[in-house]
Amino acid sequence: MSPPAATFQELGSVTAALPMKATGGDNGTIKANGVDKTIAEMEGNWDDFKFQPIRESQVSRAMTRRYFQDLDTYAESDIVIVGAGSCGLSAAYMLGKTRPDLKIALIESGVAPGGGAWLGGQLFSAMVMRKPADAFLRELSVPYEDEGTHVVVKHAALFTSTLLSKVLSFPNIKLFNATAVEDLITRPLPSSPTSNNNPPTSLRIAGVVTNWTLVTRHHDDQSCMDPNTINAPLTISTTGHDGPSGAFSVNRLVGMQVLDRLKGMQGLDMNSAEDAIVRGTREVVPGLIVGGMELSEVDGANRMGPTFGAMVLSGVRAAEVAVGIWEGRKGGF
Ligand code: 48N
Repeated sequence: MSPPAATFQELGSVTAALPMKATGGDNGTIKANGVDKTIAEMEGNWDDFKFQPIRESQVSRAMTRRYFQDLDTYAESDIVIVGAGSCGLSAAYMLGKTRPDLKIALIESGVAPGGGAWLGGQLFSAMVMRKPADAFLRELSVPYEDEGTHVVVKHAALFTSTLLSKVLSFPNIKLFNATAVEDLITRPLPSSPTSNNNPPTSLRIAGVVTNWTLVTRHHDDQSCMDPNTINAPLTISTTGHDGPSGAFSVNRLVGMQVLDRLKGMQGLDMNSAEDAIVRGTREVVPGLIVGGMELSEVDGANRMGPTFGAMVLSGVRAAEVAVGIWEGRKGGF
């Protein structure tokens, strides 16, 4: 017996219609198909207030149609960024701005991107950045107070929400949050020594293996929950140094014996830590660039504690390294 045919037709538009394009209005409001009530028209008129009619399947289709289109589009990405903390978001911003031609998949295991940058140190609100990282705040038009050698953003969330909103507005960037990278895609390399004095590796990174974060955290109590994949010639890993899967990619490289060991993050020393992270941001193994605090685990750099300038400038540098590699290997990876 054939299943019952779903007979309901969506109100008005054709069921399989492509998503409506939201158009920016001339005064900044978004108008969709001429429905452009203003807040002022609604204020004081709540007694007979009514939303436009909807059917639940329309909401389901609005979400799923777009999500699965994105999965299809970004199954082959140009650059994957693992970890949407301050470093990963800064790298994404720079790539979104400088390379609108590249498809960037930003994978974040948390529901909320931002990593450790929603608060300053010890859950305090203010965020400190040492100069010259104030240049990045001016790039984003984030206001700050200038205290000579450093600047202070009144609330870290002001920085992170501004950066996040700009990253999400780039048409070539897709954020997959609540999604964990649980492995790396690898390809064998001829066993030739790599550049920048890293130990010879027998492989290059060719993308990432993903799963819903909640699934990733239950492999020990539920078997056979296979992952998904995203192919990409370049991956930027900025998974931080703490949290449930901090320093994920570099730990995986050790697990695959591509790196002998991690030197491990050292004690707090602001003056040496931040310079080392920015200067050291690089392609650690072919196809994998590491930045932010994940790098401190590789190089044994000091931690810097509650100052974020190195995170944003490491992100800027990671993007620059990625574009340089991309340009240099136009003939293929
Ligand atoms: O903020 P984090 O942890 O990492 P960074 O490097 O962007 O910024 C580090 C910074 O917040 C500090 O730690 C400051 C400067 N303190 C230093 C110190 O001395 O204490 O962001 C990493 C992001 C997080 O949002 C994680 O949820 C995410 O990466 N993440 C992952 N996302 C996807 N797949 C994974 N396997 C994964 N692992 C972590």
